[in-house]
Amino acid sequence: MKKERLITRRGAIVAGVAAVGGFVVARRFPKILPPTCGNVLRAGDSFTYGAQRALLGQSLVREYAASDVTSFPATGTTDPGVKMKSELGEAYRRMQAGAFAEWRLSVEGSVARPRAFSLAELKQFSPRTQITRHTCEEGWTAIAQWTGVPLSAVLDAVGILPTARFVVYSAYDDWIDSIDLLDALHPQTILAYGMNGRDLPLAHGAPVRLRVERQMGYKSMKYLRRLVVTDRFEDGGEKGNIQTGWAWYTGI
Ligand SMILES: Nc1nc2c(c(=O)[nH]1)N[C@H]1C(S)=C(S)[C@@H](COP(=O)(O)O)O[C@H]1N2
Ligand SMILES: [Mo]
Repeated sequence: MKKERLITRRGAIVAGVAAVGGFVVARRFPKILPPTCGNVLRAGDSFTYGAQRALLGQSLVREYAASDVTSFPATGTTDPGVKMKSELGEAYRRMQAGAFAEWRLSVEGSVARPRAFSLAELKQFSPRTQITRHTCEEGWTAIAQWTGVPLSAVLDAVGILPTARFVVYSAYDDWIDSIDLLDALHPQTILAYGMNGRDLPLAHGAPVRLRVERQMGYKSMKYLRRLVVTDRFEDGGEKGNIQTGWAWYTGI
């Protein structure tokens, strides 16, 4: 079906929102201030978060044509099995050796039906493919095509509770981060298992990475391991952005 192409921004928003239940969404999106706004170190977040949500609402980022795809550097962790001298690294190495058949994405927290999804199970959802521009805080951008399952569909499948507000996600290299439900339910926020028409390469986050298209590249976590739906803002403690000195909200 080519229908998706014809829908307006507003239509996409309504469709995305309807998938989860409008009554819940109305209660969840009243925020203009980011949850980090009480923290003086994070005062900059308040401006971009407030401005973007007020001006852009749930708008889609630009999607490009296949001819716009560029080369794409791999940064940060490029193999948790090599980088991590820990149980996580060991677990990742084992899964990689088995072509990720044993990999599971645990989805838990404020959900009615916590569940661990295999890669094959994620591939059973209707896929979304999008060609978008990635912006790294180090100053480079690159365009790639990503294929995956909308995070909203997975959250719908586990049944997020009416109290849910954030999704905290962590990876096999021990990264942790979070987004609010506005970004989590955004139609272009996907759990990507494909890049440029092939399986997601190891260096780019195999088997599954997040794409959070309306924020800077570091929110698009590679090597996903676990999603926890929370009722309150959670930054991941010591490993979270506030402690590590990164902005929690970095809209582009
Ligand atoms: N787990 C994990 N996710 C990560 C990173 C990382 O080091 N570990 N680096 C982040 C940063 S800063 C960027 S710019 C992108 C890089 O993705 P790429 O390696 O596919 O270019 O992934 C982001 N997600
Ligand atoms: Mo980055």
